[in-house]
Amino acid sequence: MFTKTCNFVIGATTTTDMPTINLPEVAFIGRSNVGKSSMINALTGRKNLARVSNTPGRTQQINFFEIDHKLRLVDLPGYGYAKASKEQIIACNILINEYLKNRTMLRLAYMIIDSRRGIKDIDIDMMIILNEAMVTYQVILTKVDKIKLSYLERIIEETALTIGGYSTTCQEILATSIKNGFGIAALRKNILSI
Ligand SMILES: Nc1nc2c(ncn2[C@@H]2O[C@H](COP(=O)(O)OP(=O)(O)OP(=O)(O)O)[C@@H](O)[C@H]2O)c(=O)[nH]1
Ligand SMILES: [Mg+2]
Repeated sequence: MFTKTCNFVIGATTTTDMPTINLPEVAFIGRSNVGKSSMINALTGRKNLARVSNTPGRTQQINFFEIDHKLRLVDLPGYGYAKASKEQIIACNILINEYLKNRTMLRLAYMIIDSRRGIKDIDIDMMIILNEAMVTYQVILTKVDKIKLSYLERIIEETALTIGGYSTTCQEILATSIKNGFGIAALRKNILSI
């Protein structure tokens, strides 16, 4: 499925811009620069489908991508970008909240965490928002090519403990790298199982 047609649908800055709710959606949510847009490119095997940047705060709108006319991958703006203005932060939070509350076809949100940094307070705030919006979510630790296996084991354990305090459902924590492809096939399988 991921090798079939894949197109960018729209970059939405308001709920009215968002596509009609007629396909299941899987959303990627997380702090700025954790690798959400890169993940969409890796999953679809495209280099520049979603815009990736070394500069945090690159994705400021909600970008919708459609795969094989069957599924949408949704790239949410990154939160917690230190240099963003107060107005930008408020606008971004409103947009994410509106998305999470209104998309009845949202099947799962992947909460992306940079494996080098682990879960931060702002991620916990987002988990609470996800819980309130009754959105099921699963954590992905990215950039595992940057850390040692022993550290990965530790961070998975710590992350599971933290999530346990906030999540009612217990989902497996995934680990990925777009640099060496680790975990990408497993993630595709995970998406298709939804
Ligand atoms: N080493 C390594 N770098 C990665 C990985 N995934 C993403 N990156 C790098 O992380 C940086 C940020 O990636 P993006 O995909 O733009 O991150 P984002 O979460 O979409 O960021 P915002 O749009 O600002 O929220 C880029 O320089 C990517 O090349 C990975 O698995 N390993
Ligand atoms: Mg992005």
